Amino acid sequence: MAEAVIEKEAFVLPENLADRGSHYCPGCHHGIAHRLVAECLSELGLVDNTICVSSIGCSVFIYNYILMDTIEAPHGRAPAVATGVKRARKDKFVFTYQGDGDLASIGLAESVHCANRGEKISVVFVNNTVYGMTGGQMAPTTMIGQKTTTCPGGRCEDREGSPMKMAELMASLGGTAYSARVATNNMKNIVAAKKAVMKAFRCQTEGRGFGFVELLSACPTNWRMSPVAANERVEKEMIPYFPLGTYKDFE
Ligand SMILES: Cc1ncc(C[n+]2csc(CCOP(=O)(O)OP(=O)(O)O)c2C)c(N)n1
Ligand code: SF4
Repeated sequence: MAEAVIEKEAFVLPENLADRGSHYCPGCHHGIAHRLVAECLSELGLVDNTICVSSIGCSVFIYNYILMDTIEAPHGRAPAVATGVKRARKDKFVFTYQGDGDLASIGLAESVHCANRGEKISVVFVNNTVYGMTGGQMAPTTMIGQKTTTCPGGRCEDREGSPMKMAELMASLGGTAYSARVATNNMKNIVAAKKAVMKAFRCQTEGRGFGFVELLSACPTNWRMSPVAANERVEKEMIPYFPLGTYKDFE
């Protein structure tokens, strides 16, 4: 007797994720982050009502993959532009998608003041401890001892200070309603990451205020590592220094 074949789809493309190949480096986590964002927008019914403000760096290409209206606000200015958009169009769901060079270095002032004012936007922050697109320079999040093109001997605390913990910093600001840190290096963490992105988004849809979610991510190219080794680095080096968790909550 022939055995019954049970077919199950392993991957269902969210309605708002473009069906095209990725240009990101093998093992880059931006693709995972994009998918989480697309799924959350879709599940919250926001597909036709969203304005994304994208940044500078590899992350800017989010507009190639998620089908939504996007404004490009390079060099860290995304939170300022998003402020204007949201104030003018309160009916729209507005979020920024930014890397660590963009959000924590070039645009630190915009990020901090936007949170402090309690703008009703959401921020998705991809922390891969380097400037990705421009060849791997040191970012404010680069870890002590990590070698980059601008600190070839490794980041030194005395010289460059310690890596900035943005989820904790954002949580300390009065206008922030939600701040959390998650990771995208394995399935368990990706499931938790989706819940946090969802909550950062609900923070806005429910009118609670500024929502922030930091995703610890890999940049295998600039770390000079294989994708597997890069995922292990997230687990063994990044998570102990950047603890996962919710730092401020509205519920
Ligand atoms: C004023 C200015 N400074 C710097 C740059 C170069 N630049 C383009 S992308 C980028 C780094 C972005 O890094 P990050 O935000 O970490 O994003 P990733 O590429 O890692 O996603 C920089 C410095 C620029 N174009 N203009
Ligand atoms: S350089 Fe890094 S952040 Fe940019 S696409 Fe490649 S792996 Fe991703």
